[in-house]
Amino acid sequence: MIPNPVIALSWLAWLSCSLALPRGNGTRPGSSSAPSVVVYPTSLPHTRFSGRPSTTGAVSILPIGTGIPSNVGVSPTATSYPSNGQLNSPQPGPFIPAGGAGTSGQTPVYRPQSDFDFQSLALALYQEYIELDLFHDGLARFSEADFTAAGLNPEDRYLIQFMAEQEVGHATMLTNILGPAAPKQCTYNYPYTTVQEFLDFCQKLTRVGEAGVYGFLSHLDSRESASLLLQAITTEARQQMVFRQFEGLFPMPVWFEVGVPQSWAWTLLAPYISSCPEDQTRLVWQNFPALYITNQPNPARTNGASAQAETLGGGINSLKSSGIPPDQLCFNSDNVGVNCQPAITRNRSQPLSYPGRQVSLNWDAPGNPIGPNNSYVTATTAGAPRFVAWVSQLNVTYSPLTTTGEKQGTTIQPDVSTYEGDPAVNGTMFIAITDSDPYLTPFNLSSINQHVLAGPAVYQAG
Ligand SMILES: *[C@@H]1O[C@H](CO)[C@@H](O)[C@H](O)[C@H]1NC(C)=O
Ligand SMILES: *[C@@H]1O[C@H](CO)[C@@H](O)[C@H](O)[C@H]1NC(C)=O
Ligand SMILES: *[C@@H]1O[C@H](CO)[C@@H](O)[C@H](O)[C@H]1NC(C)=O
Ligand SMILES: *[C@@H]1O[C@H](CO)[C@@H](O)[C@H](O)[C@H]1NC(C)=O
Ligand SMILES: *[C@@H]1O[C@H](CO)[C@@H](O)[C@H](O)[C@H]1NC(C)=O
Ligand SMILES: CC(=O)N[C@H]1CO[C@H](CO)[C@@H](O)[C@@H]1O
Repeated sequence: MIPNPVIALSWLAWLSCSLALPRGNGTRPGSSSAPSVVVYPTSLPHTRFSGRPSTTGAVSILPIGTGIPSNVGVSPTATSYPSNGQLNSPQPGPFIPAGGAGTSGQTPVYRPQSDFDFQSLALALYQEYIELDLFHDGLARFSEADFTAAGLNPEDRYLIQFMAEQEVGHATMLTNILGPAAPKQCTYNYPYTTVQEFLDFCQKLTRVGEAGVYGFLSHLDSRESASLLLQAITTEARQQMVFRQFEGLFPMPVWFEVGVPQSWAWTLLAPYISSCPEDQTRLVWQNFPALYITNQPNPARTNGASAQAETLGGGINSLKSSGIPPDQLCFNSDNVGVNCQPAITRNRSQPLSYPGRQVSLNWDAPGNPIGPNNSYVTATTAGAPRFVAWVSQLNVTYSPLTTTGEKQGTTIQPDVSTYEGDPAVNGTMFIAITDSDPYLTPFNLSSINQHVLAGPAVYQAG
């Protein structure tokens, strides 16, 4: 029998396709296309939501427990491995050490394995979708001449466009993992009106996305999902650094990138989400009252630490560039150590912030509607305001809060190093108002939440 050429051809196409792609992904017989991506609307309004929500509050299920105990102690087996450089167990095969998780031949399953997994991955998807819209919006809102005036050329703009395309991939990957209940693209509102402000907003929002994932990644039950998400978030980390470079900041002034709890990321992200589609999957995470940094350091200034009331709102506390006299804009200087035009790296001889700097803060009371359709409500379980938590690198440090009025106060930037030679407080990091100063390390940071009265805010320490 003569083979049907059409079938033969399509089978060949199928074969080459299945060799070129990871097995089982998008290998439809007869199709040489890659796995399809999420469908998302491209022209969305960027206005605030003005309607009434059809539901209110974070998702919950009864009965709700009384909280997770802290300090239940070290698990008895956690200190038994000798860590002596020897092989201490029989090897399962040549060149293979005993141990590891998911290393016994099980088939990887890329799906959430708990509510913790679903809620964390869904939060990450909300973040990917806002970035997708944000990068497109900046390119659409400002003209080529605006970007040129900010020191960015067509190749730089293409990099921003490519970053938006990366978000399509990240959203697709997370949607595939989550399944049909995955959250969808929402509509958003942004505070920026200049290219400088757009770049700073992107720089801070990508920090929130990156740090928000680092906070939960190694707590996921699904290590398979963690593995893919890690590969997305390392891309996001590069985006964050590129925006620092576009802004003329030192690209990476820290030795370690910080992680924060899910509710911190959700608190910072939610104000910019206007509305989400009907039947959107809702989140369990807390929205804390907003924290405003009155003298947030402004990277657009020659003396960034001198800024007063130059932010576009609480939470992210991104910079306001309008109103700064031209002779005080670092962009207008050619002097090394002052010039902050886009570059691979820039020295800043006058640091944006420093140990001993007095930081002025004010914050909102709980009970404000916030987030998609104004359908979430800010809340706190903390007592009286007593400390400011500085969360940066591997450290959580507290400085005493001096209250100066109703929901306002000052504190002094602490002088701590993560390791010798690495001042802990630098880069784009996080602060929050707390009622106490529990000792916390990166893996148990989320137990700070019950003590958070307001915040977090993104602090531009360097
Ligand atoms: C957090 O972990 C550290 C150990 O890294 C421990 O000393 C501390 O007590 C823990 N804090 C809480 C509140 O569990
Ligand atoms: C949010 O608003 C959108 C657009 O008006 C609507 O379709 C959706 O059902 C609303 N969702 C909630 C939770 O109110
Ligand atoms: C940049 O800053 C570092 C650290 O302060 C300094 O050692 C170096 O000389 C500076 N480089 C220039 C070109 O200013
Ligand atoms: C932050 O890092 C930059 C770059 O290394 C450095 O110039 C600056 O002095 C640092 N700030 C603090 C407070 O250590
Ligand atoms: C973090 O800061 C504290 C000082 O409060 C210090 O003792 C600790 O060693 C620092 N580094 C790490 C990795 O925790
Ligand atoms: C891990 C992953 O992304 N798997 C996906 C591969 O592609 C198919 C078809 O598009 C999806 O159903 C899988 O979830």
